[in-house]
Amino acid sequence: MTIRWYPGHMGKALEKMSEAIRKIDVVIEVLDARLPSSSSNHQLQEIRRNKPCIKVLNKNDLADPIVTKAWVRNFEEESGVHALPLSAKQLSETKQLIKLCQRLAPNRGRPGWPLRAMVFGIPNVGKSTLINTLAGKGLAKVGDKPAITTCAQKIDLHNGIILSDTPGLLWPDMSDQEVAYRLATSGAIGASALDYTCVGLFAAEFMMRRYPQLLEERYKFSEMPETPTALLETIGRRLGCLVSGGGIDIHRAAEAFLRELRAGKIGRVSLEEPGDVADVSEDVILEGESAQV
Ligand SMILES: Nc1nc2c(ncn2[C@@H]2O[C@H](COP(=O)(O)OP(=O)(O)OP(=O)(O)O)[C@@H](O)[C@H]2O)c(=O)[nH]1
Ligand SMILES: [Mg+2]
Repeated sequence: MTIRWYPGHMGKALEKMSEAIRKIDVVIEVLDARLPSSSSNHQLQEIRRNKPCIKVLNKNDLADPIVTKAWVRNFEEESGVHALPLSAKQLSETKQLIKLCQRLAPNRGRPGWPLRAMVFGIPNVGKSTLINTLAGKGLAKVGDKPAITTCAQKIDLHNGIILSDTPGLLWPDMSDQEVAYRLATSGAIGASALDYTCVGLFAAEFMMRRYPQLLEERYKFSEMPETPTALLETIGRRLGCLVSGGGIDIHRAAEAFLRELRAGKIGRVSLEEPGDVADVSEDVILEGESAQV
């Protein structure tokens, strides 16, 4: 199944952000540390102009630490870019972001001369959570599904810094379905735009190839199932995703598996490494398509 998700508010928000960025001193792009390349929106890169940019690799607590180190090295090679892995819920980690903003805009952050930073990124990467942690209160709405924030909002941290929270934005074409499936696996795509069986099979194939030991530890297999479908069936049986008569409800099994993976219950997992290309064969996506008919 082809994944495409571009709700109406996203195009309008991009235009407004493109205008608002003129009066911004530092841009904070929030990426998902589990998929730092796929979670980077090229349209946001275009509107940022030459503003100093910090790339926050958020949800670091869920990502594979070795892979995250490789990503940070990779980003730091880009000129004018600073990469910072963190967990938005951890105040001590988010404080480093403030220091970095102050370093990048040393003439700002004084009374009457605030440092203005825009926080942008794709949906569900933790932009509003990060702002709330820094503000010390829940001023921005957060939620465990994409497109929670639909309007920009300015939040004064009362330390000389004003942050703009913005709606998570994707791009209209989604021609790279490999990227779309990684985004869907992470939880950045609205549930209405995806088929859980297809995405679950994609994620199952990936996990069997990259993190078989984590699957074995979590689900206590005596033997690794041979195919992604067999893996979802085994997990479905373990988690009680059954239809009447005792068969496996593959759709519910896929949904439950994705829920566990996204919450970090299977372990710390990165969905891509620097230099990854065409990692999962189209066959897996097609297999999912036929599984639903
Ligand atoms: N494990 C973990 N979860 C996080 C972290 N940051 C945010 N979350 C969770 O991710 C989900 C999305 O967080 P939000 O702050 O609403 O994300 P957002 O980027 O503002 O999303 P939109 O407004 O939809 O664009 C929530 O369930 C948060 O609790 C983190 O560092 N680690
Ligand atoms: Mg938000």
